[in-house]
Amino acid sequence: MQRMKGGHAVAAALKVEGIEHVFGIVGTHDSPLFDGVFADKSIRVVTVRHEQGAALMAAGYARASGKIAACFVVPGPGLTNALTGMGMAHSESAPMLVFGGQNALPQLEREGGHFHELANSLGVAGSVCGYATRVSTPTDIPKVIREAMRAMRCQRPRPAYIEVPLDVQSGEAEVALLPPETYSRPGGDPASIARAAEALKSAKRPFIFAGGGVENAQATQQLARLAELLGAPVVTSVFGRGAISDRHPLALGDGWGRLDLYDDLLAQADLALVVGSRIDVVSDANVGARFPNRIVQVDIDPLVVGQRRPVEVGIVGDAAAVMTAMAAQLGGKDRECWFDAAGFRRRKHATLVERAGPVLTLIEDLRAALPDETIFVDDLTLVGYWMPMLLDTYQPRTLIHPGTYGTLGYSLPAAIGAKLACPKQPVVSISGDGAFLFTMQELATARAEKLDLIALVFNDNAFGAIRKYQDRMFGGRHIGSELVNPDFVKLGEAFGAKSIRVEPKDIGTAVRRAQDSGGLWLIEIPFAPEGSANMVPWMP
Ligand SMILES: Cc1ncc(C[n+]2csc(CCOP(=O)(O)OP(=O)(O)O)c2C)c(N)n1
Ligand SMILES: [Mg+2]
Repeated sequence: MQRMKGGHAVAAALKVEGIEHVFGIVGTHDSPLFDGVFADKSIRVVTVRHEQGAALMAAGYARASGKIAACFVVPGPGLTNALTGMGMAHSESAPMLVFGGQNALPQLEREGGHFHELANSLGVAGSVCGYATRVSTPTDIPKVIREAMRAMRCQRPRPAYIEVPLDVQSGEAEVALLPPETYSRPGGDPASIARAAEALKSAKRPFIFAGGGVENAQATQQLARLAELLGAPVVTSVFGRGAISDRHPLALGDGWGRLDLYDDLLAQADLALVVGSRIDVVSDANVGARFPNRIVQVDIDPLVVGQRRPVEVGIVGDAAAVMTAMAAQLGGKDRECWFDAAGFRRRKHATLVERAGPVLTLIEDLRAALPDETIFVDDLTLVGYWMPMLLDTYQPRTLIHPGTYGTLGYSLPAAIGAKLACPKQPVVSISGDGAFLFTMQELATARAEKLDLIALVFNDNAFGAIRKYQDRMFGGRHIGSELVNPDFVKLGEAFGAKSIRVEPKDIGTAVRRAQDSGGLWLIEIPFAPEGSANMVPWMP
């Protein structure tokens, strides 16, 4: 026990939990939190330029590394600004520890005209969190942070919100720090695992559908091993793109995008093993709707198991632990794959050359120009939509596609978070002209943090996807979808980024140059392909 102010107790507990980064913006209502980390050199404070950026950075940080970052925000607008990023993280199962300032305890819930007042802030934050609470004394801070960590580390990872009123931040009380804890996730019910192993043995033509939960559970090796034992080809969701290397002979990539490519597989398969995926709208558009009747599903979230498809066996547990146990029960030697995966990949490539021509060339040039460990962070833009299908991915957590919450402006701040978490890996953000202006001010953050980062902006002077939607659904009556843009090169220069405009054919040379010289780069690419390359996967 020692006497501590609330702000210092937060800092001390974060240190125990191994938190290394705080994203946020100072104000009167979170200053004691910032003051708490002032003297602690193990925690780096990253000042962002809008709280949405803080939460999106924490999301990218978690997706790229599995590590948890904290955010400090003022109440009211600070929290509501952060909510969009927290909503993204919630939809993509990314953890983060958000600390919200708050008026002093006696001032709460009275609509007293207090500064930054927001009624029901816990309800507001709770809607995009797996854990949300308010502390009323510094004494409780270590315990509450521990609960939040357990919620994030032992269950499906989601943002956690801890509200610390001003009088608690600056008030002193006796605080006992908790010793570090090893967090563990449930290993799955042994009887269900045994039934699942029997089901898998009995299947003649199984395939595996792998989602982002595989990477979250650090289960990529277990996935590959199980696939080899079963002789099962592996299809991934857009969030599971790093779950298996595209160099693995059983990897079939991602099936989003209304291509008929996966029909053969789905027609022949007699069992799907779904791991770490809720088979959501994104994956469902093409693959999920035609799943075989026999499904074995493994997920850390009990609500996801059987949610969209009835399952023969459902297992709630950690993907790595469950797949290890399944593999042990299957034993024996690898089965021959029943499906011609190599032939499939050749057919898929030929189809994509036809369908995605200019986008495929561009993405292949990007891939060839940058090393395997490069982290690509997508936005909701044409090239971003295509990335999961067209970019060969070789390492876990190297393709970060925005969650189903679907905000524009995701990629730049999420890429900044990814770079801070993984400083040795090259990081590239992929934005459209529309998306970029949602969060472009975080270029200032990237500059202040002296990050090597490549921001690509694909410019068609439009909310292109929506303009196309208006073509399809409203007879070409374009309203609100044409944009008058700034000069992106001058914009980048104003932020101190090395800024160039290049034609799509020169993208490989441009990113290689940026990668070789280091620093912050903005590369604008005028890009508006016609025909089937202009396909948006969700378009009706
Ligand atoms: C916060 C938010 N507002 C609106 C939308 C709707 N929306 C989806 S895609 C899109 C167009 C994006 O334009 P741009 O970033 O230039 O990419 P493009 O479609 O032109 O490739 C819009 C407005 C959204 N996804 N998120
Ligand atoms: Mg655009």
